[in-house]
This record gives sequence, structure tokens and C-alpha cells, in this order.
Amino acid sequence: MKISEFRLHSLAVADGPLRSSYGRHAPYALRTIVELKTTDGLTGISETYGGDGPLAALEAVRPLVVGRDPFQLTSLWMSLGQRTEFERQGTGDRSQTHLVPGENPMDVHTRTLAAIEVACLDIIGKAVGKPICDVVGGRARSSPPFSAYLFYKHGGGGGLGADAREDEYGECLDPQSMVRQCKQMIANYGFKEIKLKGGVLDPDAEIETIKQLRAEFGPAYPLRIDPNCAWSVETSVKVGRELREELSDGGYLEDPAAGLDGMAEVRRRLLAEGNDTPLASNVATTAFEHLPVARRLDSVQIVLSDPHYWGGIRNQQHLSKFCEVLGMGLSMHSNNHLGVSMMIMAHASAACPHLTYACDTHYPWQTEVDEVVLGGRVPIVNGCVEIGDKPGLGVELDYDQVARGCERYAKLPYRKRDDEAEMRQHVDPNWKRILPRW
Ligand code: GKR
Ligand code: MG
Repeated sequence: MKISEFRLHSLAVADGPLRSSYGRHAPYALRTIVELKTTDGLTGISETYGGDGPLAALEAVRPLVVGRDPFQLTSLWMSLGQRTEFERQGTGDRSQTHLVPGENPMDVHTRTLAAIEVACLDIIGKAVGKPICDVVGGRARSSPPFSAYLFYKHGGGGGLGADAREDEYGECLDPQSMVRQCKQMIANYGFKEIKLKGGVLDPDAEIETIKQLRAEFGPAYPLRIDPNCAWSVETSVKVGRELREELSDGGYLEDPAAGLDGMAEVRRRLLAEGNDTPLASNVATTAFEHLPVARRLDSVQIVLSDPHYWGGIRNQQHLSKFCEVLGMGLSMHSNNHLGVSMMIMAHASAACPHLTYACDTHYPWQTEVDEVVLGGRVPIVNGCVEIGDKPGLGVELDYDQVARGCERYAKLPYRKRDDEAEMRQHVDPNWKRILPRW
């Protein structure tokens, strides 16, 4: 069997004005759907970051993909997974401290490889009649858990003009409205763990938000807060101190300060106070080479992986082993995504023996209107995604919906995520991302 066609679909997906330390989300998030067809008539799909950068990286490997046997993933890795000169020289900062995910030139190879690997695994699953997680060794769990991912946000549900989406969760820029958002999201999806995207309001208001969430939901719902390194070491220690109780019982403090050294200092100072709240990261740890350093410095106790930029589902399994051996926890990071990525994340989580927390997902922030999965959105029930026994990823494309997403994309004036520009346009004409802000 050989890959005979390689199709790429650039989509725009409506997204609300969510806030983070990067700025404000644009009315449409960008995604790419990858489709591989084989000489045997099988189609494998996957989903990844969108816009010009990720698309060009995928286009660049087209000659290496067409004609390949989709079962030969090792040689795929060997030809696509080679590091660029830029990476080999180690001149770049591979962390995501200064770049939104999907725009980091240091992970272009693992990002591109991941998209192709997943589409090949989808083909393999279809060829042998098994779900991906069973193809890569079998499942550790059949219904991986996800968490309620809360965002401060302005009013608006995403999209523009006649294409605007309903604003399901409303404006949410204070602790009370965040409790309301969380209740609504838990009522809709049954999540059992809660993550707050911070780095938006003054840290005291974010501390108060976490306290109100704890008062409302109690210790049965572990809590985490992630300001995407918007805080100084001093502020991080203060937040860690004031939220010591709330972030215990299965919670964590995620990327409070920038860099492995900054995180190590936060950890050292909290431990000196007898506070062992674990620190998690998807910003400072984005590649295998970061792990021994993070372990030695004790900067990060929980790695937040992401099959989309760690190199795919099999690399996620390797990461699970690494974390287990190094005594680190493992969970999963997310960005705005559709149902194909939902299933990628679910299979990746199912196939990892060592996965210690419910994974992130932005899925509640997208709607049925934009979904490209045939039959509609992937259900999240009791906070979990059921893998089932359909072959491959277990989902197919709705080509009419893909075409609608491509039409939206064609009309957009932008080709990359730029949350700072959105802030300047809608909130403050002089806004810049400053690290640390507080
Ligand atoms: O969607 O604004 C966002 C998030 O801040 C996202 O881009 C981050 O990558 O969710 C992410 C995180 O946990 O850092
Ligand atoms: Mg994070």
C-alpha cells in the first residue's frame, strides 16, 4: 500500500474573544485538516495548527509523503523528523515563552511529523480494523478524562457579522462570572477537574477567582491556574502561598513564571515554606531534551504534552514512559481545535499508561456550526471522550463542512494567530505582551 494523494484543507473556525497573557483570541481560529489517500482506497485524516506557517511546513514535506508506505512510520520519522540546522545549532529558544503554540519555528518538524503520523495511523487502523490506540499497543483507558478549561473573556461567541456565533458563556471578567461559566461548562460536559487560564486580571482577582471556584465546587474538583508565565517569581510565590490549599488535592500551578530557571526558583521558595504544590508546564518543557534539565532543576513536576507538537501519538507514549521514569506527572495541553483533534488527543491519552491528570481541551469553545466531523461534534460525557471500537481515529470528515471552513478561511485577512493585534484593536491600542506583567 502506498500513499497516493496528500490533501491539505485550511480552515477558519469561529472562536470567542478569550483572553490569556498572549492577548485576545481573534474571531476565527485557524486549523489545517490533513488527508492522505492510499492506492488501496483508504483515507487517513488528521488535524493540526492552521495558517501560512504550518501549511508551508506541510507542503514542504509533500514529496516525502506521497509514494510512502503508511505502515513505515519509523522511516517517516527518519526522513521527516530530522532536525533543521536551526534546531541542531541550538540557537533558538525552543520553549513557547514568547510564541503562541503553532508558531514556534523550533517545533516545526515534530509538529509536521505529528500531523502526517496521525493520518498514517488512521490508515493503519482502517486497514486492520482497529482503533489507533489499539494499533499502537492497546489502551490504558477507554474514556480519557478532560478538564473544564475556563477563560476570562469579553462578550461575544466568535465569528463575524452574519456568521457570528451565539455567546453561550457571556462576558466573563471577574470571579463571579467565572463561577457561572464553570457551572455552565460542568453542567454541559460533566468535567471533574477545573483549569483556569490566568495571566489576564490582576493576580489578586485571579486568586479570588480560584477561591470562589473552590468555595463553589469543593475539594472534589481539583483546580489549576495557568497564567502562561505572566508573573514574576515573587508574584508566583505569593500566588502559590495564597492558593496553597486550593491547589492541593490533585491541583497544580502551571507555568507561573518564565523559563526553567524561573520555575525552579518558584519551586525552591515554595518548598522552603513547606508548600509542595506541583508546577506544571507546557511553555518551558516542549521537547524531550528539556526533561532531564527540568528534572535536575526541579522546575517542573508535571509535563503538559501535546501530540500536535511533541511528534504525534507514539511520541506521546514515549513521553509517558520518560515521565514515569523521571518521576514526573503527565497531562495534556490544548489549543482551539475541532473534533478530529479531539479524537487525536483522546487516542493519545488512551494509549499512555502513565497519565496523571485530566487533559486540557478547548473543545467547549467551538460549536457544531464549525465541526468537520461527519455526524457532528464528538460527545464529552462525564468529562470523558469514549474511544469506542471504530477503526483508526473513529471519525470521518463531513466534506460540506470542510468546504464551509475553507470558505471562511479564504475570506479572512489574517493567516496567523496574533492575539496582541486583537488586544490593540479591541481593548488597548498600545497593548503589548510584557513578561512578567505582574
Ligand atoms: O488558548 O489562549 C489560549 C491558551 O493560552 C493557549 O494558547 C495555550 O497554549 O492553552 C494553552 C496553555 O495551556 O498554555
Ligand atoms: Mg499552559
